[in-house]
Amino acid sequence: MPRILKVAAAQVGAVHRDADRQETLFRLISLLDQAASQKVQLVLYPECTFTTFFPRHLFTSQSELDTYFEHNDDLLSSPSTAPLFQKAAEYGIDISVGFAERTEDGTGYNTCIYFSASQGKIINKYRKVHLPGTVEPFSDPEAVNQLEKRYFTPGNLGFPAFRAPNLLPSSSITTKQSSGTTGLVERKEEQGKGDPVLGMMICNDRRWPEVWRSYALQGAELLLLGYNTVAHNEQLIRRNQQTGKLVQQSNSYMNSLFSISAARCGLDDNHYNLISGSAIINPEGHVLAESTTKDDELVVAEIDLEECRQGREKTFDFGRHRRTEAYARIVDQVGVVEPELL
Ligand code: CDT
Repeated sequence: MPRILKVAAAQVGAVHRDADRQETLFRLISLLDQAASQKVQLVLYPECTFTTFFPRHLFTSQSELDTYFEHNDDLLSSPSTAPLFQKAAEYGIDISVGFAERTEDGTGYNTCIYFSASQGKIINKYRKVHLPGTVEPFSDPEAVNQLEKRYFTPGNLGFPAFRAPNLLPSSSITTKQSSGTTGLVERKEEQGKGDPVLGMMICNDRRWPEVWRSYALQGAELLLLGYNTVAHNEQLIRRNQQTGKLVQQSNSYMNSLFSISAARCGLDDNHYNLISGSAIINPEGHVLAESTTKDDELVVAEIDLEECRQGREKTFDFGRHRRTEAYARIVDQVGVVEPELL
């Protein structure tokens, strides 16, 4: 039985440091309007969707820095974010949105959430684990900083896969009474028959195969990744875009799952370049759709989650082929330890 979903990446072009929050919000909603007109069911927005990519800057003013953060509980009520969720609920479109999160105790996380339109609420949250960059700014005042390690704490939620309800017409399955040794087999028969299993990651996380595999081991069928990737000139933009795509294609293939990436891109403040290259990739690692501009653009594809099963039942049937007894180094060791010199 096909399990077909229409999904989209909402790529967002330049957002300047002094951008008016309502204007940015209006652009995000316009992308949702386009999605609704194309009957899209799930839209992914980029990392730190609502503002410019502020970790590039060293802020001397705490009050200015605070304007880039949201409190999780306010997302669905604050005038600068809530209208996007209200529109999504009205259209019946699920959305995944990245934002800078400030918790009650003042901790900052680079976060994204999944809003289920049918539930009218946020049903999952992910906090970026792999924070790139530095705590201190570069001494060269012309250098572009990446101060994520200064403004954010590494995510503490792990990689929680989750099911998104009511996206597929008849995704409920009757759970069999599993018992004894037949339990595993019956469970396997049920795999790929329920509501879609999703996972989220943010930008630099995509370069770490551990992230993809952690989700794949939970049966994830579709991974969502929003990003802001800096590049300093046209040549680097092309190279970084190609690398980003290779990373997404190879990891989708090695984990037999679909992935969507959504870029914040363009020339922020007419000076800072961010790559585009938003893409939707299938479980064989092939590109189904990709952006063609460096601006606001909706990238749409219809995907059949059933296509994840081919890899999962053959080459990447983890249950039959993974050899965890050989992988201890991956979790026991952090840095590189080379063999002794001859
Ligand atoms: N935002 C973010 O995570 N950017 C990183 C920069 C890493 S430097 C190679 C990225 O992966 O694009």
